[in-house]
Amino acid sequence: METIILAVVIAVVVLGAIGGLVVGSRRKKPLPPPPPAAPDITAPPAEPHVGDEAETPRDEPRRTIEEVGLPGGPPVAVEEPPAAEIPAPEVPAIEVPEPAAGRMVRLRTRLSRSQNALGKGLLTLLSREHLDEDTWEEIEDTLLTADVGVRPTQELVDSLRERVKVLGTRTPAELRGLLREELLKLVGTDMDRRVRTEPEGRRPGIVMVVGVNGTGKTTTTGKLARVLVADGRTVVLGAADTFRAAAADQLQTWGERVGAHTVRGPEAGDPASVAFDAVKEGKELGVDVVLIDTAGRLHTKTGLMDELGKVKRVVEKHAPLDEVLLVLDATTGQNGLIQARVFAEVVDITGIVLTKLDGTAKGGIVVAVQRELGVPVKLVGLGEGADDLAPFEPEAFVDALIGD
Ligand SMILES: Nc1nc2c(ncn2[C@@H]2O[C@H](COP(=O)(O)OP(=O)(O)OP(=O)(O)O)[C@@H](O)[C@H]2O)c(=O)[nH]1
Ligand SMILES: [Mg+2]
Repeated sequence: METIILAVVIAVVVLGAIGGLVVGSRRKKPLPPPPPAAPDITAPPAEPHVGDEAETPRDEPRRTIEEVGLPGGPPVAVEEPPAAEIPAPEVPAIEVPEPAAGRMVRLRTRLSRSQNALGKGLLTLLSREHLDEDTWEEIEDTLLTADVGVRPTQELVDSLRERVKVLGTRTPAELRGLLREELLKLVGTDMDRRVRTEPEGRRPGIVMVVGVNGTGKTTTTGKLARVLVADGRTVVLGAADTFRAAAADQLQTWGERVGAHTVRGPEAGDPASVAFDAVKEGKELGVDVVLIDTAGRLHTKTGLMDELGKVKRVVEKHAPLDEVLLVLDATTGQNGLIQARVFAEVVDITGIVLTKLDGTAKGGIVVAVQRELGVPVKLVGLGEGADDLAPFEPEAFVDALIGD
């Protein structure tokens, strides 16, 4: 009897030890990433927060079958397909992006909505036989509707009235010429619109991209990397949007397409430290430019705006930022101006990127936002394609608005 009890005890101990080993070995697996930090609960629920989805949902990265742990046991061997059916491993091909020069001209048709509303509207009004008070008011309304802004609209109308009076009789060609000159005056031809990426005496150039949720920051960062690579520069990307892994994945995918390395941190990690590390790696790798993508944040959330200020300060332990690009969605109109003001206070905006100009009739926002900040529009987004980001050229822009 005693031997039976002894045998049972031994069996229990041995089984326990094996169980412990199994559990122990499972514990060695890396822990899943921590849940994202709790969002600001003081905020009204309707407002987006850092990391909220942009209006267009993006794909979550898919886990492969090997990565998915099966409950209650070691991974079961997946039956391999016969050798002949195994597709060749995907080696991401490095793309050769298009050079940026002349893109504004090439993409001019994308501005057709603004052209119809603004350019054609103004030319039609101006070619009326009698330019009476009502017509001038309609011209004013057309400019205001296209988001040119009150002051610039007034300036343009005053100047046009004067010049049309002097002109006397008007041919369509003369009117187009006048309008072109006046619009160009508003848009401004003497600002330096180059994206500053080549600081004197040091490398890499450092560019940070900021803005509210869903304006197109990550897309713009990716497209800008392509522009730089097309110009023969080397680039490191910093995924300082740490709120969701998907945000870093999105940026990394852009980088991989042109062979640019992406520095990323743990999900919900400190964005300032990722940005710092990105510049550090950029220095170590000896690249020309480091582009830092940040999380979308509402300008009304002081905590999040402070965080952005911190990202800037921490990066500047390396060197001053060469360029802080504010990405504004052109379709949001006047609200963009309020955002611009707040962001400028926190991080000294040096350039504006107006995205989604292809989807709006309100091209006049270019004028209004430059006035608001005293900072030039340097790039415009004219579509969702990889090379649909154009250096902003005032002449090409105005020509696109008023047509040939
Ligand atoms: N039509 C058009 N769509 C654009 C343009 N730029 C960006 N988009 C689209 O806008 C959506 C949001 O772009 P993202 O780059 O993810 O925006 P984001 O600012 O990084 O978003 P968050 O990081 O969530 O704040 C995507 O569907 C883009 O394809 C543009 O110039 N034209
Ligand atoms: Mg983003």
